[in-house]
Amino acid sequence: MLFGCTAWPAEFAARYRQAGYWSGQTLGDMLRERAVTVTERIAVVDDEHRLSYGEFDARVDGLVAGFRELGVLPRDRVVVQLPNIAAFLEVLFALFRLGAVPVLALPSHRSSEIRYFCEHSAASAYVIADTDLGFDYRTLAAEVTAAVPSLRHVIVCGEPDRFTALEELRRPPGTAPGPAPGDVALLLLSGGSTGLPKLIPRTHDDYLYNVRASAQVCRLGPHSTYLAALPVAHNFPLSSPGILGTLDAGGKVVLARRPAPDTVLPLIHAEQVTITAAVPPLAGVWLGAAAASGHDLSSLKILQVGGATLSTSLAQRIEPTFGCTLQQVFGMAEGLLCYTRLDDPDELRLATQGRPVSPDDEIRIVDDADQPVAPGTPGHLLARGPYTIRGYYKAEQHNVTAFTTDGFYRTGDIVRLTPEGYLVVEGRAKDQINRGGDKIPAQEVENHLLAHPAVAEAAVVAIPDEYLGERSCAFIVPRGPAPTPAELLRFVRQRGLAAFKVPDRVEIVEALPKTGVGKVSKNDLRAAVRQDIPTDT
Ligand code: J2J
Repeated sequence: MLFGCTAWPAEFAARYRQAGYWSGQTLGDMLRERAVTVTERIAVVDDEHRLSYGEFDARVDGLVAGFRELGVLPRDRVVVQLPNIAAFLEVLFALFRLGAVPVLALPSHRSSEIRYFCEHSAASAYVIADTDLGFDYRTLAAEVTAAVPSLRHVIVCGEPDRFTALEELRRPPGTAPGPAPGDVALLLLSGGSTGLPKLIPRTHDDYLYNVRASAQVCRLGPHSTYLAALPVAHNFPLSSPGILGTLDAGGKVVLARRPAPDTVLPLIHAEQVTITAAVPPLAGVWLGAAAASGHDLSSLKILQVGGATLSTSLAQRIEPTFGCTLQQVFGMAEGLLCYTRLDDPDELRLATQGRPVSPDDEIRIVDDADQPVAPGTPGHLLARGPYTIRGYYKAEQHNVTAFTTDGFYRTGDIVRLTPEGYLVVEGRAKDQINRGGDKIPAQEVENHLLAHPAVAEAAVVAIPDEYLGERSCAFIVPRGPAPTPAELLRFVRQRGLAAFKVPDRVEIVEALPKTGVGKVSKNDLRAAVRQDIPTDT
């Protein structure tokens, strides 16, 4: 395994192989198999391309040759930050086949995050779009290359300026010896709760298994058309069963450049989309627009909703409006995936977050002392299984607390189990804000705020929000004359933070409430802010 990763203990690995979960195929070989079996079928559609499996496969092999010539080696880490375009998938599969390891950054990440991903993974290359939504990624790349010595190549999809154009890497199809199925295929980003986001190593074996098990639950086949509206670098649209599940099934993947209803609804109709995924606020926006849009959405069979709590009222409106099945998905990039099943009764589909996808997913719900809670009582969710990681990448110290000694991942979620064995997410113990599915590690933002000379103390907490579920509020104790909230927000933005992490609200206070042991009491802060906010619930 890649240096800095934790392998499954041998007896678990043997069991997962024997059960057939780990098939011994790599993600690159999976695509090759499809390119042979369904060569002429359409695999990937974006604004500018309609690629058959045969064409897509050949373009991937062309990039394998190009990356090799450039000097990208097996096991090299490559930070990939691209929007929902076919090139993302070509680069991803080329790196899979080469045995290089993509680190999947979101388009919203900025210099603070990208620099850290590059440094921490000692990346040798960084792949970007030229511009998107008015932001010039080449400026970001210039800043990051100046700071990270390991970064030798910047590859640009579009106008390269002083960097290398992706188009220049296209060669006649080449081959590479390829990685082993137990090798790390990619590094995903964790939602995180501590100072710096963690990287999540997923192997070909484990990732392909979670993709295939998910595809089975969603009954994907060659008839399936998956619309990727969420950012493709996220685990949900990529693999639950998402893009990879659809490609493995020989179906068609449609990439929506934007998640807005004026892009998505016409695409559902035009491409006869059968399944798509949204976070709850996005599902709400689509719902609001669908009725009046006049688009025929009757091809849509499954709308998956996950990433954050779906309110019962929104859940109830989805099926009548879209005429499709709602599937709740409770997942995490670290592994464990729970789905409601398509034929589950209403009360499970509308009011639970599903059950684990694998028969060998092990779940424990425990109290603060790691003791099992009484059945039906909320507790901390711990998970272990054939596709749940045993450790974050190069995070030896953090892993000691993030996992139990017997290898269960501490999800940080508070859940309860229904008598049917379904999970209901009741809350969160991790110090994170879930802003409509975008995860904000409180401590990361606090550290940025604390870097301001006029900030003595900072605490970031979630505040309820009707649209996003949660927004973030920063409480600041000034050092000397108080800075204005606008000045603090400008300061944080200038430090290069993704926009969704910039606090939605800033409160300047004289002191922060403390617990008996002198820690900041975030519960008291949340209560204070709640009293102050008009709610209609
Ligand atoms: C409440 N909270 C949820 C849900 C995730 C599929 C779907 C989602 C993710 C994802 C994913 C939730 N209700 N239905 O990777 O493959 C919160 C929990 C969880 C955290 C994980 C996938 N679904 N959550 O959201 O790694 O707190 O993955 O631990 O971004 O999101 O976040 P992330």
